[in-house]
Amino acid sequence: MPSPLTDEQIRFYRNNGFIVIEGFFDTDELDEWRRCTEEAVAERLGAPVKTLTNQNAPDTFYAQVFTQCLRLADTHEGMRKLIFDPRIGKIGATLAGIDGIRIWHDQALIKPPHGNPTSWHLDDPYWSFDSRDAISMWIALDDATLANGCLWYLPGTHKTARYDNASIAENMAGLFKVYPEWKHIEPVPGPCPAGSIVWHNGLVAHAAGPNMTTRSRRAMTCSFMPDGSTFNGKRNILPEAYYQSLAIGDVLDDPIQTPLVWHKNRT
Ligand SMILES: O=C(O)CCC(=O)C(=O)O
Ligand SMILES: [Fe+2]
Repeated sequence: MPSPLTDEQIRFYRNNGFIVIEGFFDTDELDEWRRCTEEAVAERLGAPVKTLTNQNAPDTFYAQVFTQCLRLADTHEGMRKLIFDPRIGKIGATLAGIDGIRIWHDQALIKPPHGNPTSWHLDDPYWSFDSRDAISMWIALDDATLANGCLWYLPGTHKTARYDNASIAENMAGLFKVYPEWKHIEPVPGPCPAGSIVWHNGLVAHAAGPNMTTRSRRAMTCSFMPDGSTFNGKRNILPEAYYQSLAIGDVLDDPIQTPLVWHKNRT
């Protein structure tokens, strides 16, 4: 776990909407993230990651984009400790410039060998709150390279994004039907060694290439919601009963659904 962020890193994140921090975790920490991800995914899916083909509809395009497992901290104690680490929450909050930060959801994203690319998309429009300050972390559990599907960004798009989106399950260029003005922004890749964290704003356009290798590209991610965010009417990952109990505009502060991991007034 590294020392505090530099002003230059914060400035880069706010201007571009993403930042790659290499070597964020040391070898032991990376081993623990790998162990917990492998275990939690295997428990959830009933099969080890290596043997996973794909889940519900293996022949669809999206099933071959990645194996996606949400909210593993709910079911795996080791993962819960990792995801709830207030030091990570503090870094996310500092980059985003917010006073407090809550977990929206974690997810493992494992792009299989020869996996499809991840289409250009924004994250926040999927979620149950609208915020220009939501932030996600993407932990490289394997070296993420141009060959195996590292992330790509359209720098600065978080500043002009609306809450309109294109489906991640569809064409690579679908997002440009919604935002034709972004078509000529040169994409920037974020390759990084295993143990790095890539942080991105929930409204920045991002994608990943195909996996042109014979090995999985494993990532463990978590999306965070600024403390004080309010319900926008979308269900997304909210359990039915909680969803039904909410009115648009309610503050999302349930300690189980959206736990606070760090706040500047609490240590
Ligand atoms: O891992 C990928 O291919 C995409 C990741 C992504 O879209 C995200 O972390 O928000
Ligand atoms: Fe995303």
